Amino acid sequence: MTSTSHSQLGDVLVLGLGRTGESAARHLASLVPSRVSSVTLYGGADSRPGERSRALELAGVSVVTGTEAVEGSYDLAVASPGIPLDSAFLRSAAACSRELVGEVELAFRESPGRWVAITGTNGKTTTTSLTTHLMREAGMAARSVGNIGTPPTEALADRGEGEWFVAELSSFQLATTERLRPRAAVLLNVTPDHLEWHHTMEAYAAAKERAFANMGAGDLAVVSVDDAWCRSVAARCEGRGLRTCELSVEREPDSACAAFLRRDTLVVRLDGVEHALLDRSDLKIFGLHNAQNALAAASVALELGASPERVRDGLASFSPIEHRIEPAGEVGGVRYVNDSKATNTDSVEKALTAFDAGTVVVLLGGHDKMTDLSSLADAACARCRVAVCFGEAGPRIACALERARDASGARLEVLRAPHLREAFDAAVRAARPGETVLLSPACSSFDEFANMAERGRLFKELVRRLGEGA
Ligand code: UMA
Repeated sequence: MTSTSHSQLGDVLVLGLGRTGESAARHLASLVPSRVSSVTLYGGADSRPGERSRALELAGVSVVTGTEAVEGSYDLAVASPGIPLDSAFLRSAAACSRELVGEVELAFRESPGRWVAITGTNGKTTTTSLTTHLMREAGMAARSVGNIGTPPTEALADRGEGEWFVAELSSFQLATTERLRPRAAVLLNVTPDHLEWHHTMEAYAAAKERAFANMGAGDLAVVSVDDAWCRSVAARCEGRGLRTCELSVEREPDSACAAFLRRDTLVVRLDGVEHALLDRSDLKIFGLHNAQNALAAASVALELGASPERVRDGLASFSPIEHRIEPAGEVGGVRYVNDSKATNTDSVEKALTAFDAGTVVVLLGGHDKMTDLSSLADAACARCRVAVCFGEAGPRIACALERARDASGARLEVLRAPHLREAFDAAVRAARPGETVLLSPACSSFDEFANMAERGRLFKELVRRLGEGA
């Protein structure tokens, strides 16, 4: 592990019994007794003793389940990202701790060199994977960590000298950072999401902006200038004198650092030096939003020393990641595409632009995050022939689509189904040869599945069975 910080951490409290809590507690337990005196983990109100808690106890962690009322006195509390800042659980923990930080902040303090931070409402996972891919293609050691699946504290144990952490950071993770200072950070977009956690767009956007808070001379901020929230972040970064790479797929910024499309060529300009990389039709990831993701990843890789040739090769060889506009097969002339990762409306709107208008049968629904549906409804009317609405949010989405359709005179057919399986069957019946059945649900999956990956796998399994029966 590359650790430059060897401070005493004392009695440490960990909150959450998911993947993050487990990793943080294991890392801290490995530091007993030299730097940590004790590790106590509270799993929260719904947590129960099980395999995970027993394994942690064997590692020396005291585990408390079934309550959010934290007792004791701690030097440091380390929070899991899913627990809202203003929850009774976090407030109770803060009241008995000298300091409260998130798990990403802990990992950064433990090993602060060579971090890249990637955030935004959508495109984070693709951009993180692609950045790691480009860096590796260029011969650098790099690993994707964070919201993408591996908590950074888990990756600390075998972090090699010189290895980069390319961290996908959610707003939840960023909200509890303090000293985090990435060498390069990306903000892709800010559109409404997670308002049940942050409550306001201002708080959500402010959390994302924390990625840049401690950056300074020699660092690079890559910030979209295609939406208003991001534009004001870019302006504040520039105002502070931070090297700011203006990212756009709508126009050619004239700043010294910029990443943009010139006609269809991806161009990155760093400190006035331009690199024309490749045509966007040479990418295997489709849609304008993916050109933006590719520009962001290329900017970071070039900034950190990758040659333009290697970046060009890496961009051309990168394939779509699972559950993100992922081709799932073709049956009877109908294409099936798994975009289970689209858990908010903006993500669906972007996905729809990757297909010809009027040829899409879209599956929408899942856990209702109560976000505004008007823009999604307009996009579905403009680009889809059929929408099948399912799950807890299905009825609300169907009503929004029907209202938009009736107001605009569009010809969208709106169908209703209780769950994903029935929605899939309805889509199969509705789809015509040459069309695409697209699972791009605009909702999280928790009303029916453990997570979006399980939902995506079921969709692919249904396609496979359909193919076998055909
Ligand atoms: N808990 C509570 N109360 C709460 C929420 C959580 O007590 O209100 C406790 C429970 O013990 C629960 C545990 O916290 O078991 C779960 O912790 P968590 O929700 O932070 O989830 P982890 O398993 O630690 O996974 C987290 C991320 N989850 C969330 O941010 C919700 C994972 O992102 C991430 O991959 C993982 O850390 C590793 O860094 C998932 C996600 O859905 C993919 N992210 C959101 C998104 O992408 O939209 C932000």
